[in-house]
Amino acid sequence: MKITVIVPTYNEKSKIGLVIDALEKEFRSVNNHQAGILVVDGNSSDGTLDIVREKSKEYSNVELLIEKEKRGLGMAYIEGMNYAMNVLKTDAFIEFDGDFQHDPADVPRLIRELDNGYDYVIGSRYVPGGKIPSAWGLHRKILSRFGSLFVKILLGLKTNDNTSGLKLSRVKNFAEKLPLDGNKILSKRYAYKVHLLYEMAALGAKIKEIPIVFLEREGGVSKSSVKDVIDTLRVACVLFLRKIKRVFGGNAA
Ligand SMILES: Nc1nc2c(ncn2[C@@H]2O[C@H](COP(=O)(O)OP(=O)(O)OP(=O)(O)O)[C@@H](O)[C@H]2O)c(=O)[nH]1
Ligand SMILES: [Mg+2]
Repeated sequence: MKITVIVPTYNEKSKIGLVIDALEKEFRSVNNHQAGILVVDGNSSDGTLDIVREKSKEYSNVELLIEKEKRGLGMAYIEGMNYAMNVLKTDAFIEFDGDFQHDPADVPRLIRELDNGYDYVIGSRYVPGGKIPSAWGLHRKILSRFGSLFVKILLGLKTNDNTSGLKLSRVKNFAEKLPLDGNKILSKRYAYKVHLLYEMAALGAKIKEIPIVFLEREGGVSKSSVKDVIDTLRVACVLFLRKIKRVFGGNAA
């Protein structure tokens, strides 16, 4: 199968080269599939683009998509997912941060579950063996843990990490049916994750959570903010209302 690791970047010059090298090293153990990397950059100004261009000369399976401007994480992923499916004809894609907070060694583990028949594999911080950075402040730990729990309870999901950024999606019958369109997705920012997870579950995807250790950010600047927490709760509430409308026979929003 063709598998594309989609890596969004915005000013990640201290990390993106290392991320690409480390992913390429992991691909060597994934010899039953054809793996590649698609970097979706929000028009970085710090030299990230030069590094990715160099890497795409070094490795033939590295591609770069440049957005006109930074439009939010959700939009970067949507652009990457559509390109991976329609142009690269990928069979599965992986969402992977460009700041080295995801461990490249988890990529073969995600792919193994695809081989085991799962359609949506989530790198989970909230199953036994999973971890969030110990350096996170108490407020961030609480927001992340309870945010995930809130989403789970409100939307009746079975999964424990509902805001994880590391996941694999099978295209056929699943990702190809997602609302991957700026006008349909409920958030152009981080909360797109909750919308897509909900839709995947609604499509009947076989979902598996595997434990991951979310690493500490060691360079560059975080782009997530408290606005994203509020946005995540908003998206969960909109999805809940849609569900209620459906159950009571109204028109689905
Ligand atoms: N193209 C693009 N990439 C983005 C955008 N926002 C974030 N990214 C990238 O997406 C990845 C995840 O964003 P982060 O800011 O690290 O978010 P986070 O990991 O939840 O937050 P931290 O733990 O504070 O790092 C990083 O590689 C960012 O460079 C965006 O609007 N456009
Ligand atoms: Mg990060």
